[in-house]
Amino acid sequence: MLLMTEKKTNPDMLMKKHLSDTVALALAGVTTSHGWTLKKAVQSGIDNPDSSIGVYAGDPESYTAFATLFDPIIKEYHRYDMSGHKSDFSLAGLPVENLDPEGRYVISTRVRVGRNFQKYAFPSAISAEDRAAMEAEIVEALKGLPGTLQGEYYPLDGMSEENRQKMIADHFLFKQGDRFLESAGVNRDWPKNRGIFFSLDKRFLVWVSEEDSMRIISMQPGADIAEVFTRLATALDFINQKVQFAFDPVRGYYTTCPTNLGTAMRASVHIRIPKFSASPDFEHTCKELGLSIRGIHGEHSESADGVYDISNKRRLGITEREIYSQLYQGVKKLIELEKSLE
Ligand code: ADP
Ligand code: CIR
Repeated sequence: MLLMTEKKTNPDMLMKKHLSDTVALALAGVTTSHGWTLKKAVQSGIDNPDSSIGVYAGDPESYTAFATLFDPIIKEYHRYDMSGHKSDFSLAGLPVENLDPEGRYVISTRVRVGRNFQKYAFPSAISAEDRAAMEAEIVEALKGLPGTLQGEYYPLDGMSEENRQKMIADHFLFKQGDRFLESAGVNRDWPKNRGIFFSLDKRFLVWVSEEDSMRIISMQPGADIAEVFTRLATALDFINQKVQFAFDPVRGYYTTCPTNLGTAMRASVHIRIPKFSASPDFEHTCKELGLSIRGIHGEHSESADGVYDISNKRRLGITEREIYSQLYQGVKKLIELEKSLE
C-alpha cells in the first residue's frame, strides 16, 4: 500500500482541483479576524505536492470566509450534502460484545475527537499569548472530572526527552507536527504551551495544542470498542459544560483540517491481520467498509508485522453512533477474513 512518506505529486489534490482562478481571485483579499488568508490556507498543499487535501483553516471564521474553496472540498472528502450535522452518542440497540475476547487480533482500541475553542484561533494561527491563556483554561476545565477520568496535566516544555520518546512510542503522546502541519503554522513556538493530560490508568487523555486545540482521547488494550466509546462520551458530557467549543450546525465541530470536521471523531483499532493485509483485496475491502488504513505510529507512518491502524474515514455526515457501528462491523469482517486465510 502507498503511505505518504515520499513527496510524489498528487494529481487529485482537492485544493488544486477546487482552487479555480475565479475562486482565487474572489478570495485574494480576504483576511479573517485572526489573520488567516488564502495564502496561509493553501500553503501546506503548495509545499507538499503529495497532499491529498492541501488546505488548513486558521480559525472558525475561515470556514465561512473561504467557503467557496472549503465547502467543495468538504463535500467531496466527506461525501456530504451540507444538509446539517447530527450528533448521536447513544449505543442503544447496537452490539457491544467484545469481538476478540482472546486478544488474537485486536491489540488496542482508541476513539478521539478534535475540539477547538470558539473564541481562539486554531493551533495553525493562534498567537503565543493566546496559546498560553488557552492552555491554562483547558487545565482548569479538566479539574473535577469524575471517577477514573481524573488525572494530571504534563506540559511538554520541561518534560525529559526520555519520557517524551517513551510516551510517543507507547502511542500516548503526539510528536511535533509533520511537514504538512509545519507548513500550516502548527509548529510555531514548539513545544511551548503544549502538553498532555492523562488519567492514572492512561485510558483517558487530552492532547493540548497539537493539530487541534484539544484532542480528547479514550484508549485501552484489547477490543472492547463499546467501553472505549462510552468513556469518551462520559468525558465529553463533562467537558462540554466547561468549554464553548467552535461548532457550526452544518459543518459540525470546527477543526484545523477539513477532514476532521463534523463529529471530529476517529475511532480506530490496531489490528494484527498479517494474511489478509498481504492480500490484494485489503485496500479495496477497507474502502468498501468505509475504513482508512494507517501505519501503527499514526498518520503517514508505516505498518509493522501485519499490524495496521484501521479507522472510520468519514467524520462529517455521519453520527458518532454510526462511526461506532462502522468500526465494529468493519473489525468483525476483517477478523473473519483473516480467519478464512489461516
Ligand atoms: P489522530 O489523528 O487520531 O490523533 P494519529 O494517526 O496521529 O492520529 O495517531 C496518534 C497516535 O495514536 C499514534 O501514536 C497512533 O499510533 C496512536 N493510535 C491510534 N490508534 C490507536 C489504537 N487503536 N491503539 C493504540 N494507539 C493508537
Ligand atoms: C494532506 O492534505 O494530505 C494533509 N494535509 C493531511 C490531510 C489529513 N489527513 C487525511 O486525509 N487522512
